[in-house]
Amino acid sequence: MTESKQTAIIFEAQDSFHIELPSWGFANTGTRFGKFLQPAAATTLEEKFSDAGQVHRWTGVCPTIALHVLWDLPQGAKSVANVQAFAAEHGLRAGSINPNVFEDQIFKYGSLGNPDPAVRKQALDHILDSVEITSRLGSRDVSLWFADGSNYPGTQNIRHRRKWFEEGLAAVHARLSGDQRMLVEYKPFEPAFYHTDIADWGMALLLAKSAGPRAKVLVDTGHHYQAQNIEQIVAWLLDLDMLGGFHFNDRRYADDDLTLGSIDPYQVFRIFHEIRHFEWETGKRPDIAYMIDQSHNLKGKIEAMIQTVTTATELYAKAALVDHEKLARFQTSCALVDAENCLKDAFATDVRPAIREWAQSHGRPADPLAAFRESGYLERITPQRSQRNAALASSYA
Ligand code: RM4
Ligand code: MN
Ligand code: MN
Repeated sequence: MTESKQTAIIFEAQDSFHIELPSWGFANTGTRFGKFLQPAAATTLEEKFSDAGQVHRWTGVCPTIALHVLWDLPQGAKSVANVQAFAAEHGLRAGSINPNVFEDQIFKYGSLGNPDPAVRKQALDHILDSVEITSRLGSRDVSLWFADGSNYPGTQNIRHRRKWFEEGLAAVHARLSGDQRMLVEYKPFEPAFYHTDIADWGMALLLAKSAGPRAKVLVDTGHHYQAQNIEQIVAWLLDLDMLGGFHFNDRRYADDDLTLGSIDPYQVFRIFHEIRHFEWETGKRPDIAYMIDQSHNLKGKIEAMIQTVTTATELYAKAALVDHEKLARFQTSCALVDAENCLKDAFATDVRPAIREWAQSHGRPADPLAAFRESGYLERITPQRSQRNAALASSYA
């Protein structure tokens, strides 16, 4: 491939790639043993928007921010005006809306899967309120993750809980309007350690299918067992028109929420490759919400987000460079080494010079991290926030 053709492909890939930032990635979050508080962490919703606005300002590919209803819209629909004002001020739009049915004490034994019908109703009401918030904000996706499950064998009726989930999710679906979608996320374990009600992509797929056509599956890359072939799941969901979006992060052991690509960049590349190859083969452009679900406890939060976004764009550009025609031929003729090398060649290409050129052609800095550091933003916000953060002492027990 000539260098100018490569550059053209990378430019096209960058133009079509957006990734959503999580509001919770800018606040102090911790492990189950406690939090290490960062003096510059966001302590208010406005600060989350301001920090996310920085990431978008320097990278140009993060126009939306995912919101958690309980953490970001504590007064429900009444908080919508606030969100809109902050979004406008910081050059962002509200992205996916995440109901929270896992923190309240009443959800101790589950939400939509709780054996108590009154609790199920309360969970459903909260999700329906979240749909309303989604409408008022003009957002599209309601993103659903459930902590539901049990810790000990025999303590819950797994089949009943499945049915209740089916009923609850269908009721949510019935409330969607316009181009809204609901995304069903799965996770094998944690916080429940014996059984989780939506434990894998098959369960999420069946529940989404039975809820209705606007329901799709959300793949959180950290929510798989070791060695699971995530790109195969992605390929199947694409083929079935059931891939709604991603929560990107990397992991070494479980749901570690580490920086995307920090442990296994080739896996992220393979996921992007399945998507690009599907697009090339079918001529379709599936509607996939790329979102980040990370909270950095040790790295500086804004810097880590810029690093994540940079990594995502690089891996996406590499996947765009795969020679699909050649690959298809090699697959058909079972030319294994040649087929595999199509992927490896693309993965090994240094896409950074072309991405820098692309950024500059849009009036943005070639190096977003350096530009952020030079802006002095962190030095400006830290003194204002550090006292508030220090006051948020936290302990495990
Ligand atoms: C879960 C899951 C959800 C996220 C919560 C906070 O593990 O990844 O997407 O909203 O954590
Ligand atoms: Mn997630
Ligand atoms: Mn998670």
